[in-house]
This record gives sequence, C-alpha cells and structure tokens, in this order.
Amino acid sequence: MNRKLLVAMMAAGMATALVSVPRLAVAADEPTKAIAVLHSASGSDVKGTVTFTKSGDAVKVVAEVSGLTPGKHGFHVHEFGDCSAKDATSAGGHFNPTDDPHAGHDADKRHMGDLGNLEADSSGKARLELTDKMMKLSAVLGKAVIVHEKADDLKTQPTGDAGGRVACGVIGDAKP
Ligand SMILES: [Cu+2]
Ligand SMILES: [Zn+2]
Repeated sequence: MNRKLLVAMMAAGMATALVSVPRLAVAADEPTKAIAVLHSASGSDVKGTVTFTKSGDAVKVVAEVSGLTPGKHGFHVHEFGDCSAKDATSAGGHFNPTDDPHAGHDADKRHMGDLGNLEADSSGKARLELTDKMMKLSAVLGKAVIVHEKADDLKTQPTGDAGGRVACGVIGDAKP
C-alpha cells in the first residue's frame, strides 16, 4: 500500500477518535434524568414515582404518590439503594455526603437527601414539585427515596422524627 495513503488513513482515524471520545465521556458522566419507582413498605398501600431532571446547576424533583394517609409525610433520599427490608430500614439513614445536620429543603446546611414533606390530600394523593440547588443528580443515582409515616419536623436530629417508612424506591437512570 502507498505509504502516504496509509499515514493519511491513520491520521483520519485518530481525528475521529479525538472527536468522538470526549462526547461519549460527557454522556456517561452527566446523567440528565433519573426515576425512582416507589413500592410499599411496612405493609402500606403507598406507591408512586419520583423523577429527577437536571435543570442547569439544579435538579428538578417531581413526586406523584398515592395511598398515603392525609397530611404531611417526610420525604428524603436515603444513603443506600436497598429497599429489600420489609420496613425499608435497609436503605440506611438520610443521604448526607457533606456531614451536615438534618434540616428542611430550603436550609443552607442540610442533608443532601432532605426534601422536606409530601402533603397528601383527603384522597391520600400527594404531588410535589421542587427545584433543588444542592442536589447533584450523579450523587443520588443508586440511592433510595423514602416516604415516611409521619411529618418531618425539619429539626429533630438526625431524622426529623418522621417515624416509620411507608414506601421505598431506588433511583435509577431514566430515558432522557
Ligand atoms: Cu427518610
Ligand atoms: Zn435529613
């Protein structure tokens, strides 16, 4: 084979690799959408979905949950993506990579997993939409969303005194 042609082909191949590799790396490193499908825990009838969508530097969280008792229910990301225990204690404590105290979603210092409360209407349905500036989508992938039996008081350490766990779902990649 003509040597010049061979060199030209190799250069073209390298150029293609240089262009395509960074693009693949970005797609793998930066998830843009995730979902947790909530399954009942502790014998409840609670179920639902929670989506996490990257929005600039923030994450938009949308929860739609049914089967709740009317009123407020603590709502957090917990540290392990393990919903195997009947009472969902296998999901561990609140996800807290910065080692900060438990607080409400609007606090400056809080657990990354602190999302406040869902509020169910008289039919037991709750819908929550919030934009979270602290949460990183790549950090919460593979963790679990927990819905609690009682309201999170947003101050008791380290749980918000929200009681038992009535639903659990692992946060996984979603189709963007
Ligand atoms: Cu919780
Ligand atoms: Zn917390």
